[in-house]
Amino acid sequence: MLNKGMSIQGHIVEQERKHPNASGSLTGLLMDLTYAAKVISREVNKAGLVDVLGMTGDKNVHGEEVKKLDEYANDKIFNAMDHGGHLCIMASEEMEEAVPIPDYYPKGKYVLLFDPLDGSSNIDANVSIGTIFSIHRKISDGNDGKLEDCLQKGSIQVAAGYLIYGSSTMLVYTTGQGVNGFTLDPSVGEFLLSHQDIRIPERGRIYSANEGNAKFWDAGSKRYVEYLKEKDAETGRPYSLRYIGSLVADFHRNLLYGGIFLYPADLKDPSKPKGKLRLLYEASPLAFIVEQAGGLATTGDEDILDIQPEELHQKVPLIIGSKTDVLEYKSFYSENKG
Ligand code: P6P
Repeated sequence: MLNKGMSIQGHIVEQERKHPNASGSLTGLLMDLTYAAKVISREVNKAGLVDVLGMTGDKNVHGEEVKKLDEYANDKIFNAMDHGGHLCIMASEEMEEAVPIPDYYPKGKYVLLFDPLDGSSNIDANVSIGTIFSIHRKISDGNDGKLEDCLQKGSIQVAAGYLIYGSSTMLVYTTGQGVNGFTLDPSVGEFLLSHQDIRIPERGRIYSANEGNAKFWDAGSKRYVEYLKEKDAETGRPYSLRYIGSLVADFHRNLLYGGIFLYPADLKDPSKPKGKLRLLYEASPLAFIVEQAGGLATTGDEDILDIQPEELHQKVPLIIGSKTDVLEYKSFYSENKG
């Protein structure tokens, strides 16, 4: 039985109880992750004070090396997760290659893929940023984690979630039993249940896109966004444009209020042949969450969760949000496909 204010530990154990043959390893993994999240939250929330605290150059007041926040977040997650015995391999946006758990640590049956601090370029403007994570089961033979354990379809994720470091720090996650949100109470250092069984509205009134790229989009995406600007009482158009430029912040708002986020492929920029966002540790975990909350996530051509990954840092177009909105997008996309 879930109740408001329940700690995330209690919630995770409740989720584990629903799987009689659960070993408790996923529980341990998620608890280790929440510890890392608390440490990152503390650092992100004081980042704005860096200059005030006199942390200049490469050394802070404690004589420690001051790293870029995303490198810091990556190290915190990696060091919190590498020795717990729950994982066989980890992969991060900050690391070129996947890193198997070394032989001097016990190895487990799970795989962790994460973006340690997405949107970190916004930190100086005090814009909300986030950590995104995806958890898979090991599928390769032997004890050692391998790249193939990382390259799995989003539809078979064991768990996915994100932290949003904003006016408060929240953790939103799913293990396939719906989506729940927990808000960090700094006075006790615990994530407490604040958003139970999150459902994304069937249709929103918000669209999120960097329209500065619109001339490089496919015809369907262009026509869809123009359609959203037309007046129509029945569908609530024109929609409002809300775009922070921080994926977790834009996604989180649309998850709670309803709406659609679009980052289509950029057809003129060879560096963004398939959009800008990464499949394994951005699009896929958010797609698992949004589908668990009643929404949809697509590239236009295929559901995000159905994509068979081919490489670790693979990019995909991402259109994600309220079910009716994403279905309308798909109709524009397919009708205008060259
Ligand atoms: P653009 C931040 O750099 C990020 O990776 C996501 O958090 C965000 O949604 C996107 O890029 C913004 O990209 O091209 O609009 O600046």
